[in-house]
Amino acid sequence: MEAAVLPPRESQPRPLPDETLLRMHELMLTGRVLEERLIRMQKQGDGYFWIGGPGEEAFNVALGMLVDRGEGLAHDYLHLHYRSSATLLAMGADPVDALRQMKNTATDPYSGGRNFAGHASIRRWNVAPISSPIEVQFSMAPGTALAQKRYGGRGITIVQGGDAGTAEGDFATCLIWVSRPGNELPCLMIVTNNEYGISTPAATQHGEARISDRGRAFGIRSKTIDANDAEVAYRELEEAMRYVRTERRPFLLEARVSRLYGHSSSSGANLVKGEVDCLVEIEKKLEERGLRGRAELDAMRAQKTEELLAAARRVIAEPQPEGHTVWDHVFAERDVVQQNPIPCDNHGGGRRTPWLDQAH
Ligand SMILES: Cc1ncc(C[n+]2csc(CCOP(=O)(O)OP(=O)(O)O)c2C)c(N)n1
Ligand SMILES: [Mg+2]
Repeated sequence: MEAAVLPPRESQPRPLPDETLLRMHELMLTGRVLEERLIRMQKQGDGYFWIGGPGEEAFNVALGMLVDRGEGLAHDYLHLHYRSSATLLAMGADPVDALRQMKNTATDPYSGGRNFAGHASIRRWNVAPISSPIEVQFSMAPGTALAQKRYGGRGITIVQGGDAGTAEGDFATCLIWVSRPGNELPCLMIVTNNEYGISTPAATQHGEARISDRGRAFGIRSKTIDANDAEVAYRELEEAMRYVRTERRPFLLEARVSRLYGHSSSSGANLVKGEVDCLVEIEKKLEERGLRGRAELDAMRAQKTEELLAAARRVIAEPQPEGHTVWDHVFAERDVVQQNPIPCDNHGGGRRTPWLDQAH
């Protein structure tokens, strides 16, 4: 079966203001250099696993710039996935924190050194914990969207996952729950389609011409876009978010992106040739419009690379979590296997268990 074809572009997107395009470029560049540093850290033994979003920066940066950031129902909720680093950067995250999670340091603000790289969790910005089991975020998103519908206001729920994940029941759950007649929810469903699920080509898995077509059966407005073009990504997201925010109804957006370093460190994390590179594309625009020249672009990249190398060196020396903190941040306060309460030394300093002491 042939790969889904992008709809013809009726017209070029309205150009973005110069300052927006320049800001996008800087964030995309930071996102790319960050991912390259994370890949190097993992290859050099300063991390166990890498997964991330090089190739999705045009779309993910646009998303982060357009989010209404904050805590609580009045603001947007984000149920993201493990390729979302550039969205977080555009929302204002410190790239050093991603390095900390890669090194699993105690200073990692997302998981205290417990989770994979690329698995953020930021309560004060409504960023729900990113999950390793794919697509579960699509079952959770209707929950925050329903709460926002009841609350009123302009906050929306944004949920994002890959093309292969749409085969999971969670995706169908989301389609159904956000589109119940009379109970439509303010939910922007995003499928970032890079045409692969690890090593399985999307073209062998989809009977539908476009994943976004699945929205039609549910009366959900939907669109497929070329998200390698920063201006298309920004303009289309702006429009989809405006619709969800004001109409309080769902939208399904399929964003066609590239996967520039393969699936993850498990597939080698080497540069893949022949994919469109959104960073190259935006730099072409900047040069054509006389906004940044080649020398300046190269200098920016060299400087950011140097900054993140220095940051990685500092992070590597930061402390690892101590053993006695193993029960901090656990969901249950009970040992569900032996049915005993987990004794607490104190509330801030970690909990201790008899069998853990014995193991030591
Ligand atoms: C429930 C579940 N099944 C399988 C996996 C293994 N797995 C990890 S990533 C992945 C592919 C996901 O592909 P896609 O949804 O297209 O997202 P992409 O990684 O391409 O962005 C799979 C099958 C998993 N993590 N969780
Ligand atoms: Mg994919």
